[in-house]
This record gives sequence, structure tokens and C-alpha cells, in this order.
Amino acid sequence: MSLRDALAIPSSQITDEAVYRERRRLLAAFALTPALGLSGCAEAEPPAPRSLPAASPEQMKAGFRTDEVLTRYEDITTYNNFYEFGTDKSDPSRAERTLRTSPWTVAVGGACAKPGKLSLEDLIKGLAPQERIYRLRCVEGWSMVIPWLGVPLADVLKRFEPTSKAKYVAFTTLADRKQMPGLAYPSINWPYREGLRIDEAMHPLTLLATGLYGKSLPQQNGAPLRLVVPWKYGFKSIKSIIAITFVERRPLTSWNDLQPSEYGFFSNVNPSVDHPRWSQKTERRIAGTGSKLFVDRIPTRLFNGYGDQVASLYAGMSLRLWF
Ligand SMILES: Nc1nc2c(c(=O)[nH]1)N[C@H]1C(S)=C(S)[C@@H](COP(=O)(O)O)O[C@H]1N2
Ligand SMILES: [Mo]
Repeated sequence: MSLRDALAIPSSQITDEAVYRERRRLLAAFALTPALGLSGCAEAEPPAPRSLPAASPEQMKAGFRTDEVLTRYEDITTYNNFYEFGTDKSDPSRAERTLRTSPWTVAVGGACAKPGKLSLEDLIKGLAPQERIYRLRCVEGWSMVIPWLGVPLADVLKRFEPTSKAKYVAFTTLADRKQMPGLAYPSINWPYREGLRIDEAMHPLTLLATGLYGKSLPQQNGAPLRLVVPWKYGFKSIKSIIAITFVERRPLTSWNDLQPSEYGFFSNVNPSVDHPRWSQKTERRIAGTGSKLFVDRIPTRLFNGYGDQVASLYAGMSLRLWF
């Protein structure tokens, strides 16, 4: 693994003291020696730890970290939903590495003063990658605990100076048949699209992830850039983003468009609002050891356990009506 991989940012950006210290901390946390990182040798890596050094009380309070057992790297990277690479959980990790993640361009436009088409490097320039350990709850009833690397979406969006007409933010995934074999099947009306209300997009928990477990994102997890919204069902966390658009009206989103009675626009995790075809009261946590993928069923929590941080966004709204 290269040092760039370990940091999920270009080495040209490792300039200031803060980034340097963050780098040292990440390397230490994931027990990667700089020597191993720099040599790029093929030595087997030590298994990644299942928990990380204790977070500060501030990080815990903000929801940026959890001390739950981490899902194994191999499970996070082989049990995936990424229909652009097939609809089975194992399809995305088994697919050929056809996604060209560099150069990668993101078009940011719509209701903002400074629209632009930027390289990924320029999009996140100067923003130090932060480590966030989040629960991910899929609408299908399973969940993981994932150590992401990324930058707050708000820090990126502010650079484009959204106007007062920017009430929502729309996101689009790449849709290229040559790079994504799943596009040959009409499982979804391609491209995959998602959206957030502007206050959700600007919330400090909302992350643009560039890595996980201290390495850059693998193809199957949405390389090189994906959204992570930990209090919403996993399908809101759109992968391999090529466009971000500020809009005045609620944008079309793929799962809501496909089956509006089953997948709402908000899709906040909520154990009291069942999916029409199954209960959402519990979830199967993927945190097993050995050949075991799941641990026992655990209760699902309102807003996926991030209520202290996000409940105020929905004050006065019926969560049943606006599911
Ligand atoms: N473009 C795109 N983004 C997507 C999906 C997809 O099929 N295509 N699946 C979603 C679903 S249903 C989930 S649960 C998460 C899974 O992310 P992971 O595979 O990294 O765990 O990605 C979401 N983002
Ligand atoms: Mo999902």
C-alpha cells in the first residue's frame, strides 16, 4: 500500500502541520508504519484492529466516533450494495477493476455563485481528511460499523457559495457502461441519483468519504468519492459521485422514484416505521469473527442512534408522513 493510499489524499496536499499530525495519528491508529507505507512493498499487512484508541468526549458527543466493535475490513469490502456492478452482495467486490478513478471530475452547479468542474484533488484541496466511525444501517435490515476517512460535505459545499434558492442538494453517480457492467441491466433508472435537504447536507455528520480503514476507497465502496449520511438508510449514501447540484425543488432520487411507497425521500432510520414488506425494529449487525458474518440481532435506533445530533432538523415534522 502506498502512503497516498494510507491517507486517501494526494501527497501534494500533505503540507501543513495539522495534516501532518493527522497523518501520524491515522498511521498510529491503524498500526501502519510509515516505512511500510512508503516502500509500497507487497508484504502482508497486519489485520486491522477491530477498535481504535478512545475518542475525545467532544468527538463522541458530536457522533463522530463510536466505541462499538468495527466491522472487519474484509466484510465491509465484500458485502456491498452497488448495483452499477451487479445486484448480489458479492458482485461489486468480484467485478473487474474497470472503474477509472483518476482523473476524476466532479461538476458542482445549480443555485450557487461559483459553479465549477473540478478535479477531485481540487474539490477537497486544503481540507484535512477526518476519521469518522459511523454506523451504517441498510434499509434491508443489516448494519455495519465503518471507520471512514473524509471531509465534511459542508466544507466543500460552502466554497461554491450556494444562494438562497439552494433548498436541496442533488447528487449523481457516474453511469458509464464501459466501466460499470451492472448498467446493462435496468435494475435502476441510471444514473443513480440521491438528494438531501440543504440543512441535512450542511450538517456536521454528513461526510464526503474518500477512504475507509485508513486506505482510499475500494471500487466496491464507491471510489473515489461517496456520500455518508449515517442517520439515514444506506441507499442515501450515494457512491462514485460525479455531480453535485444545488436545487430549489426536491430532486428525483433513485429508490424513491423506483418505489415511492417503500422508499421515502428522507429515509431517516426509524424502528417505528416499518418497510411495507418487513419490520425495521431490529437489524443484523455485521461484526462477526471467523467464518461468522453476523452477530445477533440488535434493536434499531431512531435516526440510527444519531438523534441527539439530528432530531432538531425534523422538529414539528411527522416522521411517519415524511418517512
Ligand atoms: N451509486 C450507488 N450508490 C449506492 C448504492 C448503489 O447501488 N449505487 N447502494 C446504496 C446502498 S443500498 C447501501 S446500503 C450503501 C452500501 O454501501 P457499502 O457497500 O459501502 O457498505 O451504498 C448505497 N449507495
Ligand atoms: Mo442499502
